[in-house]
Amino acid sequence: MRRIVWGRNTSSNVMKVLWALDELGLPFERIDVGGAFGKTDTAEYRAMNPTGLVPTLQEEAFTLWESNAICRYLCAAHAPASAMWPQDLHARANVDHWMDAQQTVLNRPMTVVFWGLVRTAPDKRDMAAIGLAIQDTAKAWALIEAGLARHPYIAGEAFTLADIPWGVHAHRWFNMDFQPPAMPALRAWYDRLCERPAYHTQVSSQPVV
Ligand SMILES: N[C@@H](CCC(=O)N[C@@H](CS)C(=O)NCC(=O)O)C(=O)O
Repeated sequence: MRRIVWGRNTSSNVMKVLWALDELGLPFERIDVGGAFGKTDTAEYRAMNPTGLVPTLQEEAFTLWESNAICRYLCAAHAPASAMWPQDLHARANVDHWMDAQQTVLNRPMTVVFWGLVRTAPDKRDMAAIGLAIQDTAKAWALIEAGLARHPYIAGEAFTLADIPWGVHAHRWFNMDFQPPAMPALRAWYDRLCERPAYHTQVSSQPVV
């Protein structure tokens, strides 16, 4: 089966899918679209993904967009017994709500920080807005800091899909031009992720750009 990930690998949402594929040992090709590569406005791309965003997963005639949904699909379709998305419904719901919380709680302030400090020229930066967003982002990280002080991964003792959406942003959080507030459990979790070959390949060896 031919499996294609459409999307530039500088996108946090694309990285989630690449990391999940690598953790699961699933082969794939990747095609650069989005950002400076463009090509997301074409009728062909919009037929696969009407949002015009990246990533899109294509497996033969099947296409899927929304990064977290793609990660869940990959486990369900290709690794149903994997502990990454547990079968027990309570354990699975615990993973799912952390995945959703990255999109709904972390993403907005984190985007302000990342775009402000990385994708905006120094003389154009709104440092007041970035400072407030750093405070809001830290509050989001504090949500997982509390759990990570008690167990090694976001959803508990095992690495799961819950770690993936937050993990791609942790690499950015710890590698931008500011001093993040001390959160020792968060930092230890990030260091733990860095020991995973799939995280190293798809996320932590990548420049923060
Ligand atoms: N909720 C979507 C968001 C997708 C999204 O916002 N992708 C960004 C990159 S991280 C994008 O496509 N930006 C425009 C572009 O790259 O052309 C998901 O998780 O897949």
